[in-house]
Amino acid sequence: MIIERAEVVVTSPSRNFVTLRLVTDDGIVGLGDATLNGRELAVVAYLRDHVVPLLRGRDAHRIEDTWQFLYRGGYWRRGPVTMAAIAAVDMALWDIKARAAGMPLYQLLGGASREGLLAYGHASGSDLSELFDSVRAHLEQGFRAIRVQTGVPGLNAIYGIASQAAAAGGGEERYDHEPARRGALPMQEDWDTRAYLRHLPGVFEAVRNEFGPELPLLHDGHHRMTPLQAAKLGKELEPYDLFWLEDCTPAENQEALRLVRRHTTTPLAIGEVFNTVWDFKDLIREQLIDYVRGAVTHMGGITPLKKTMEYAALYQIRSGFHGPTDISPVGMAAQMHLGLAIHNFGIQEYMKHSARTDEVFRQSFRWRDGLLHPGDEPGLGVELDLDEAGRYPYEQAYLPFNRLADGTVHDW
Ligand code: GCO
Ligand code: MG
Repeated sequence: MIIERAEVVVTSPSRNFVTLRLVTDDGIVGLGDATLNGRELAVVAYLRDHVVPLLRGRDAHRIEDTWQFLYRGGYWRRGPVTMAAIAAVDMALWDIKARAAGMPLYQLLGGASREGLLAYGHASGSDLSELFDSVRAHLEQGFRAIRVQTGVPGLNAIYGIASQAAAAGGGEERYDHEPARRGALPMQEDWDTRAYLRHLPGVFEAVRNEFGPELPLLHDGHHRMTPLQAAKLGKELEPYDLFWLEDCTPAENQEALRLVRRHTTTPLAIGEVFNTVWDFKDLIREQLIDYVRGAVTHMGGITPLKKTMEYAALYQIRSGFHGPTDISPVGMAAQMHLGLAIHNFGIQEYMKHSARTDEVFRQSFRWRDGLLHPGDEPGLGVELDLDEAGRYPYEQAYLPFNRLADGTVHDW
């Protein structure tokens, strides 16, 4: 089975998505997600100018060989642009192989290890009452695990706090401007770590008092703390029994996690910005994290993320794949198949895509009783409607950024 055509499709139904579409000589179409939020066109150029010419004429069945050829053959390894491009090829080839086999992809990855994937939703509010409404709205939508983000008194705009309507789960625009705003320059947010550290434990105490001890609660620190600050927060959150504290420090410095780990038993999740197993290697081997936050789209595809999870399994570390709306329905499907198959699945982040996105990408996943399932269509189970996609051209959009009170740029 030979790859005959390869094309890169850019569409922006409510935010930008980059999709690689491979067609084989016997007419099988495979899709891969290459979306890199805020830097989408760099991956488009990488694919169109450097990868597509290498794919035509290759045997579509040789997934591992093609991965190694693109990774090693490119010489310049790793990095989000390279790895998102390779990821798209890998996903599209797995899609093709599973379609050719007439099976949903998870069957080829070893078959289902569970009935469905526990998924967490994003609750947020500028104050406690908004936050409680948002948690309730998510529980009504069936979520059995909730990420809690909240405003901090004195700070105006903070990552992860949706508008009231969006947080309650209403409206077409929900989440789709999070965190990017289309057509605009980067939005400036403000930050004060000490104010945040003073405020957050009280928020979790209030949420536990309101919703009880059972509900799994998560929180995203979004790389903003020093190791010492993160250790202090982890310790202070221990009474509220978090499912995880995510990205507590900028984890490209893996050593930082040693200090955090020494001081707290709050579980740690890291890695949505990681690209290869090398970024996780020391964190896994030294058992400095509990959850791998990689996304199929940014980790170079299904093939390397599966290997990473097999390595993590040696240390009882589980998956918590990154699933915001900037992972396209194709990327989400790929990680649902992987999550269903691996033994050490932990939880899946799940932010619903907009109705317009769902018209461009027709999906067959199920969402029932708080569990996701990728469905039983052959392949990934996603069809890209090219006519619909063509109606929504690319729009420039940036992620926000943070400044401290004195004007210093800070991690957001
Ligand atoms: C999360 C993330 C996202 C990222 C976004 C960047 O935990 O879901 O932190 O919200 O900021 O995906 O593109
Ligand atoms: Mg995050």
